[in-house]
Amino acid sequence: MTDSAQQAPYTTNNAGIPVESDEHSLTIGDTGPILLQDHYLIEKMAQFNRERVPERVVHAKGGGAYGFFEVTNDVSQFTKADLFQPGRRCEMLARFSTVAGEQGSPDTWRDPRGFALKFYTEHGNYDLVGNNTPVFFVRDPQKFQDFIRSQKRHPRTGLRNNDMQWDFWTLSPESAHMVTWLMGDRGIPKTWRHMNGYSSHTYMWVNQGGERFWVKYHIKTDQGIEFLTQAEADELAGSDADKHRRDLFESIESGDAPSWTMKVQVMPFEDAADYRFNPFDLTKVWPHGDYPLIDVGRMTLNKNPEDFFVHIEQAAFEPSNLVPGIGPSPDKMLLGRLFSYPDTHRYRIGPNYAQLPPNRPRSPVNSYAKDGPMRYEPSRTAAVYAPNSYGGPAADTARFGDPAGWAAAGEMVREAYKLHREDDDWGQAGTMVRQVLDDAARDRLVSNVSGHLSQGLSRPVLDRALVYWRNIDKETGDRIATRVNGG
Ligand code: HDE
Repeated sequence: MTDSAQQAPYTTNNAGIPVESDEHSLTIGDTGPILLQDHYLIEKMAQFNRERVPERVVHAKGGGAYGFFEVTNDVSQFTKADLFQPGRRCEMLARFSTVAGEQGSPDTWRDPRGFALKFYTEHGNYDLVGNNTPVFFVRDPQKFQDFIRSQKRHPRTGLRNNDMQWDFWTLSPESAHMVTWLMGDRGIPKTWRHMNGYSSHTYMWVNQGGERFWVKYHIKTDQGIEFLTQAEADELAGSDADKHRRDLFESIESGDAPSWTMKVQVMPFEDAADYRFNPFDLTKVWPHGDYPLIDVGRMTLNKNPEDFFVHIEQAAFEPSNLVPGIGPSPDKMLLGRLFSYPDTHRYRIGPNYAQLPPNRPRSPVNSYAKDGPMRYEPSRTAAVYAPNSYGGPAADTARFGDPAGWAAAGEMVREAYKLHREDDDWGQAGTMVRQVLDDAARDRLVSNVSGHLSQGLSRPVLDRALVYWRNIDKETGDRIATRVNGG
């Protein structure tokens, strides 16, 4: 028997060497100087100083769990993606988050929620990095960084600042649909288990015959949609800032595994050209009457990670992880994101982040990448360059060679999307207020917005905000104005 098997576990340093004390540093006499040869003390201090990786620049506060995805319907006529073929089941990881708050911020602040999924498929990792909203605030990646700065802290005061938020939103009318979502009931879910996820973007699916389709994903909670009122959320922000992280962990720990049903809207490739809304504009939904939901499968989260930092903090989701049978669409936001995520991971976690447990594919990796900081998996290829005569991997273009893409030609331009028949910035937001919300939900919307507008807005921004809401819906705008102006 080895020494370590016989004894109760004893503390070692990082090299596995038994340490002399957990409590006392090495000194000359009890008041003497601390000795440089106390390697263990030095290791502890140095390691501690390096314990943090930078928090995510957005979506810093979150939580997640492992689980599995199983296909429940036959969608093979739309995609050849292996994970969506009948009978398939794969392991997965999900991470939920708020957007603007920092690591320690309350889970119940009004904010969109991230809904990031990683499927460990036969053909590598498929990441669907969505939100709990089907739309977004802007439609061009050029505006994203500015938008986020308006939601984060003011550079002088270090405080969140409603004036910056409404200044940006009212100067960016394409935000109206998303802001209406955010200010309504779904702006604060009761828990992560009680919210839906959406791809938000349009993606491309390609079937075995090479036929292309446009798809939007809807991942519907099987627990039912539930939300918090502003008052409930404010109370929880003080009494249990980690409410949502705790809820997910405790539900799974007690054997109550939450699940979601994945559905898609499928648009034939040719419909995109003259659909009444530009189908690639991230500020628009496709009404279900036009493209009904089709079942795909179910995801269940049933396993808490054994270590939060290793599996959740180091989880690296990237919309560019698209597997054969799935591709991007001309949505400019999505195209921008394809660059941004692997870039942030290389900076935040390091260039070999793909080798870490949550990011490691469960299918073979035959990449020609090599070396770099913190690389610990040896190269599995027979040669370190391609082409080679020594049996190294070669791309299988016969099976995987067709890019999921579309035809594009023209001059280089900096232009807005071409408007389709019913495209405008206010229409879908107004429809939501008038046709989706009931009276009670509209009352809460008016109260949420007027509460938000009453906190620190300059007069010109406030005036613009009232015009913005009247553009969305005249009556709702008038009610908000009356409240804000003290009527
Ligand atoms: Fe993200 N986003 N984003 N985003 N996003 C990040 O990646 C970015 C957008 C979303 O749980 C970052 O690893 C750009 C839309 C989620 O780890 C960063 C643009 C949607 C998460 C980044 C967008 C999202 C992120 C920060 C505009 C919903 C958390 C840390 C072109 C459809 C994933 C990180 C997790 C995280 C960039 C817009 C969802 C910086 C440039 C739209 C759920 O790379």
